[in-house]
Parts: sequence; structure tokens; C-alpha cells
Amino acid sequence: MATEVGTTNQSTYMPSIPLPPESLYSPAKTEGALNEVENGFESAEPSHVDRFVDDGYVVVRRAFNSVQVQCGLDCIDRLAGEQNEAFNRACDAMAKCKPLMAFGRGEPAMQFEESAQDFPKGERAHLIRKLQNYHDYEDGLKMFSESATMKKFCRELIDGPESDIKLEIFQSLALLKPAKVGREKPWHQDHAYFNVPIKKSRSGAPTEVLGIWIALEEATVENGCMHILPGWHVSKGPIIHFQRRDWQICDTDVPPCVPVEMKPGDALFFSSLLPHGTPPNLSNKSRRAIQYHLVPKGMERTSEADRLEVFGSEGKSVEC
Ligand SMILES: O=C(O)CCC(=O)C(=O)O
Repeated sequence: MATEVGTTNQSTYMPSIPLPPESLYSPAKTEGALNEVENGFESAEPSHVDRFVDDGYVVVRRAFNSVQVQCGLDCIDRLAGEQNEAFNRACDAMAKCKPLMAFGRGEPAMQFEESAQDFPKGERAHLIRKLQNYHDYEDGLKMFSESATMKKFCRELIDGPESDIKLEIFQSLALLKPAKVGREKPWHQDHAYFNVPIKKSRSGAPTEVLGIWIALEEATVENGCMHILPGWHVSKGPIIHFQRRDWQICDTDVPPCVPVEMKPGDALFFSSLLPHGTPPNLSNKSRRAIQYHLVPKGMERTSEADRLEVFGSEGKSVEC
């Protein structure tokens, strides 16, 4: 873990960190059209899946409706407001279970921005940075991960058309960027955090691990939307990571990139080898989103040593 300092029994605080170099998230000048499905999962075409394989991502606009989004926000408010006692209790186990995160389904946890130290428990929800493995604790969040239409789409992305493969949640991890203080998540590949094999999927993607990032509030360049490097999941493959501001790709290796602005209810699906990062949120609008990673049920695990062999030896015991 990079820079954690304070710890109460249920939560950790992240200290302020240096801002990223100014040009790190500058948009590419020759940006093509995004690979985006216009109107929910039902409007997806095979060409969207083909482009997912080639470009490493696809955005589904209006994947979830405003009622679902509000329900998700209410759940986040309850978890972040420390009102879900079962989740609070489970967070107490975090310190013991941290090393399990890379193997999937680690313990629930929450983490706050440094300024939350001035607020009592239950009154610092507006400064929450991270919720981890929340998916079994709020029915309103299960509704997202168990959406039948979304699962069908995910099966296709991972396993090709007509797939009946069973998928499971490897982890749920939401980075919630509070207004003014939401920190950067530096450039990285999610696979650099996961002890699972890099095995070509039947759809043609380089791994069988799929990230899903669902916007619950508008995500813009100003408040820290996702930024990606399309195609790099294949052209660069696994990239060495370093422990700098976080477990990350070297800043100087990152060229101008593609920002993916999203409305509430839009969902971004991306390969675990797609480099992505999010700049700090210095705006006055919060940017809440939830995230899941899905893998084929029963997927084999690799060792920490195997992962570090591929992604670099500085990555021991890292987490987002
Ligand atoms: O939501 C964000 O700001 C970034 C999320 C992310 O990249 C991650 O958790 O791997």
C-alpha cells in the first residue's frame, strides 16, 4: 500500500498527495469516435464487441436508468455514512485480510480522504475515497452486478457470442472522488493488482478479466472521469508498474490519451490490461461511480511472485 497513515478500527485515511504533472491527462489530438453503444445493452451490435477486443473498452450509454442510479447513490450514502452495521463490522476485519485482495473477494473496507479526520464517524461520507467489496451488503448495489442484460453483455465480451459461461465477481471497488479533495488514481492496468493468469479469452481479448465502471454522477474531465489508452491492452500488453504516487505506470510512458466523459447510468467495460487513470477532482462536483471486476467462475489464481515477475518487483502487497 502506498501512503496510508491514520487508521481507526474501521477505516483508513489517505494523506494529501502531490498533484500529477500538468500534461499527464491531456487529450490526444487525433481522437477517433469512441466505441459506444448508444442506448442500453439491447442496442449493442457485434461490431461493438469486435471493437472491444481491438480497443480494450466499450461504453454503454444509458445502461441503467435514473431510478437505478438513485438507488445506487442511496446505497453508497448508507455505506459511506457508516449506517450499514454489517458492512461496518466486516470492515473491522480488513487489516487481517488485506493481502487477500489480489486473490479476489477480499474483505470489505472503506477509506477516507485526509480531511475526514476532522469529522466524527458517520459524518464524513462526503470525504470518502474508497469502498471495497460492498457488493453483498446492499441489495440496491446487487441490482447492478446481477443485472441479467449486463451479464449477458459481459459474457459476450469475455467469451464470445452465445456464451453461457458463468461469471463471478472478483472484487467490487469504488473510488469516489469527493469535490475539491478527490485524489488522482494514477495510470495503471488493473491486472497489475490481480493474482490471476493472463489468458486469452474466447472473444479474442488478451485476458478473461473484465472491469465495469458505472457512473452514478456525471463524470467529466473537470471532476476526474476515466482516461484511457485504447489498443494498448494488446499493443503494449502487460506494462511494468512502479511504486510512485501509487502502484502505477511511469508518468513519462503515458502519451496524450482519451477522456471518457459519462452521464449517470452510463457504463464503461474495459480489459484488465487497458491502461487507465483518473485525474484529481479539484472541481466543486463530486464524482461517484461503482466498479466491479468479473472473471469466469472458478478462475485459477496465480502467485504474488508470478504477478510481480510480469508487472515489476515493486508491487508487493499493493492495492488501489
Ligand atoms: O474511479 C476511479 O477514479 C479509478 C478507478 C480505477 O481505476 C481502479 O479502481 O482501478
